[in-house]
Amino acid sequence: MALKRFLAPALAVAGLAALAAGPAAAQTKWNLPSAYPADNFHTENLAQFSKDVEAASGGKLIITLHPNASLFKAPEIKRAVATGQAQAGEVIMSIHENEDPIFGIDVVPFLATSYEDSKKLWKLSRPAVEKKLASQGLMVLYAVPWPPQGIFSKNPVNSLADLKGAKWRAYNPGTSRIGEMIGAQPVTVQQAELAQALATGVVTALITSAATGYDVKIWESIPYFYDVQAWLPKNLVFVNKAAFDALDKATQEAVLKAAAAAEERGWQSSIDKSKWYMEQLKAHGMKVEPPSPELKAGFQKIGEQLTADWLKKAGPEGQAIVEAFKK
Ligand code: PCA
Repeated sequence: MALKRFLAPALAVAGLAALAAGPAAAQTKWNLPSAYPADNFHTENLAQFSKDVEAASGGKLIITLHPNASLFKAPEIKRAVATGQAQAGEVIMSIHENEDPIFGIDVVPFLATSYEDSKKLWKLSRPAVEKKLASQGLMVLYAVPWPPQGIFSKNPVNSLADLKGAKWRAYNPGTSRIGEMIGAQPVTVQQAELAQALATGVVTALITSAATGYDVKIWESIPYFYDVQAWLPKNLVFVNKAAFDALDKATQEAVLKAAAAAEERGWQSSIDKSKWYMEQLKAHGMKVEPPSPELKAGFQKIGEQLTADWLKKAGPEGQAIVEAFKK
């Protein structure tokens, strides 16, 4: 009863507002949750994407960003979009590797370590990723890689043995597995909670990009960075397929065009900013070094094991992509 009394006038007001607004009643609003801070390059790229869509659709589609895991936590974003709680979203693809090995193709260690290779791998794997997402009612818009992954540590690391017993922060199943293989104690912490985990000593070593190091002011607790360049994980931006289908043709085209531009732009800004992020680590007093030959060799050995494991899990479809990639 109380609810009805509240709703009735609210609906009347909404109705009047719609009448007064005229054609704006045809405006669609999407929410887009993401998991990284507003000034991260992925998020800035998303903001530009949303502006482009608004302009190209003549204001018919407004996409509101919710960065920094403020609407949904990273592991929940994909499901939220699939179930229509949000209309679009961004997430690091490999967080869902346990659901399907294809989501982990870009974190197979040392498979694709340059931006060029990463792009080649994405072109080859995109159809399989699209197929999997389509089966969940989702449609891929674009993907952009993080800068190359290296090791941050509280203590100097000359070989993998120095990471034994470390409180190892993981962000996906692959990094968790690496923690186990090196005899560290893996703990999964998404970036939105990472600064606190570092400050409280819950984490003493991790593998990620200089970008994330910068985002969480990692120099406040971690002095060493080793530029291993193990892989370039990608963030994936996707949309609820029914929400996309509900748009008129012209607006759909505006979204797809803005997405293609966002992929190009994001890729380039990842390349450009990767150097800048690394310089920021140095400027804040960190020791930034290439890995020692021992560390590199140790990591490569782990990489071989993980590659073999992945190929086995991924089956013929994944194997065919990797074969095509290596050609
Ligand atoms: N930053 C994200 C994922 C990969 C990266 O470079 C993170 O550490 O959570």
